[in-house]
Amino acid sequence: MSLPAWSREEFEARLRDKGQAYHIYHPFNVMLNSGKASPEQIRGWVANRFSYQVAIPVKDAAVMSNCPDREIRRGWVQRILDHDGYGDDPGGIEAWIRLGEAVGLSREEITDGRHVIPAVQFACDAYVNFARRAPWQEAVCSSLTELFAPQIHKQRLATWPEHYTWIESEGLQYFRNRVSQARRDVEQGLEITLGYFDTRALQERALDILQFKLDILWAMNDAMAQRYGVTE
Ligand code: AHQ
Repeated sequence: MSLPAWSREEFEARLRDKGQAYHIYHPFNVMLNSGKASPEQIRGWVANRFSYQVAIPVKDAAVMSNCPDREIRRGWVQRILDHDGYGDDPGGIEAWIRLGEAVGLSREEITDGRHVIPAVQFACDAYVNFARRAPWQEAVCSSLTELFAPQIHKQRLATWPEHYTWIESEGLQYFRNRVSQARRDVEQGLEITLGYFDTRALQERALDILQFKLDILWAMNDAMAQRYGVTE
């Protein structure tokens, strides 16, 4: 006897409830956003998170390559353009390099990955490889950690300027851009997820996929905390 599917409202509430495990609560992130991070810890975070940033458009291209639905691809392609840039817009990866320069890293040491901790790279690779081999709807579901992303970007914008006066304001442009981009991403991702995962077993699977991606974000912070230390 299989259990009945949750209503869309109940299913969405359970997805959002997973936000309790979001990396905004990780000690390393709490340190960053409460002004306790040293310049070295901030530089380490920016340099390591670059691996995640450059993985995103590759992941999104994997989703596109598995998705036969033209209407969905028309929406999803925007994510690649947001990061790689389009026309006059240099894109989010370039904005992240500017963040790196604003915190005292050179363009070269950001892009050559010399500071990237192996465990951080493994977590990023796990995300890309999941998107390559999973059904495209499951990869869409895994992007829903962005349900919680506007809050973390807004938290940085609210706290870094007062705590880290040594970081020039232009360097935070990436976070400003992401608040609205994340909201738009989630509109599409949530609609697809609520529609596709329509049995109780599929809904449980969706929650497991979201947990897997939450673990990816958490594990990256674990690795950075171990390498750079955490100041409580
Ligand atoms: O800058 C981020 C970003 O572009 C994305 C895309 C999205 C995805 O497809 O998985 N997730 C995501 C995230 C970004 N920034 C993270 C942060 O803490 O700055 C949060 C992260 C996410 O919540 O997955």
